[in-house]
Amino acid sequence: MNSSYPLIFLILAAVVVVFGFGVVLQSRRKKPTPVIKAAPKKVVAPEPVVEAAPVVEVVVEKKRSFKNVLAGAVSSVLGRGEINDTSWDDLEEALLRADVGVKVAQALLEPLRARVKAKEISTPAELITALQNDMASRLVGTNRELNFDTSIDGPNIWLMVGVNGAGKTTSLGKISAQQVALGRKVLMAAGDTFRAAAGEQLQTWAERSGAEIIRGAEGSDPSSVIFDAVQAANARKFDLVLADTAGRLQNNTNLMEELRKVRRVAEKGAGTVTETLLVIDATTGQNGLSQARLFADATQVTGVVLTKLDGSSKGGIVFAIETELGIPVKLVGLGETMEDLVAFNPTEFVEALCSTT
Ligand SMILES: Nc1nc2c(ncn2[C@@H]2O[C@H](COP(=O)(O)OP(=O)(O)OP(=O)(O)O)[C@@H](O)[C@H]2O)c(=O)[nH]1
Ligand SMILES: [Mg+2]
Repeated sequence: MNSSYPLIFLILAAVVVVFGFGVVLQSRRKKPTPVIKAAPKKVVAPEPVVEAAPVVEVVVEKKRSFKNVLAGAVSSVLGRGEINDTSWDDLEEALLRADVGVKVAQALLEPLRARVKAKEISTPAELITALQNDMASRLVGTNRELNFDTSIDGPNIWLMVGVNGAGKTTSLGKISAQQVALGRKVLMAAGDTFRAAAGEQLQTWAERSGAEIIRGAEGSDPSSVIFDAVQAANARKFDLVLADTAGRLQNNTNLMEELRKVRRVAEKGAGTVTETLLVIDATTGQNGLSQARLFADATQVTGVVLTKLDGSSKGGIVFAIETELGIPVKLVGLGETMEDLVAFNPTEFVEALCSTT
């Protein structure tokens, strides 16, 4: 019995050893494989992706395109601790330089002086805000829609009139592109028969914008070209006739008479003139006002297209045209390409005029 002790002891020891190995192996097996975590990557800011965002870009671009012609005066006024005589001089001079006109400049500043006197306005910042609001309120609320009458039988006729080189043909081309994009069938009438090149220029715009065109012989009667175009448009169910005319000086009575005739004859057939757009080059400033007066007398102008505002520091003419003549500025030209004609937005315009950035 005694001799079997060491044997049992040995067997037990062997069992313990084997069991121990087993446990160790098992526990090793269960140990999760260590996950080698990658060292956290240093976050590198991605290169800015220059994405084409045409709509936003264009709007910003346009905003900048109005010259901030009042910026100098606004900065000077804001730079002083109080409103004093120099503040008023600065503002008046800047408004006149921007071609707002004497009447409108006074009509803007007088009530503000009274409000400062009454202590309603006490700081330069309040004065600038009030001026900006007053300027905007003179322009907002006006109907600037291009008048397209769907209730008439024949085509709508829109006439472009204005002095030489104002931008009539270019604006007509741009308007055509916009109207075609709206789904309207557009026929151009090359009523500038004065120069052969005028017809060519319009033809290019017709092709570019997806419109058709009726041209007459050089030197032919512009009224008859436009009349023919209206007849053709009516027969072929076009929605809109866009009629170009030759540039003329407002004080040339014969040519102004010709324009009256164009308007009369245009309506002899089936169409109706629903817009007569006077195209004014903004860089001509106050001179545009006398143009507007005489053209309005001759042709019942219904709206102004103010071109070249991209390069003009005389955009203030908008106030003079609207306040003194009551003709709405409907579109503004901000460059020479097809997209550079936009609906006039008064709030944006006033903000840009006064912007100091
Ligand atoms: N910068 C700029 N140029 C413009 C704008 N509108 C027209 N122009 C340019 O002004 C010039 C005259 O434009 P036209 O459209 O030929 O002017 P028009 O009134 O038809 O001229 P006439 O037919 O000769 O009386 C062209 O070089 C146009 O590209 C504008 O909004 N901005
Ligand atoms: Mg022209």
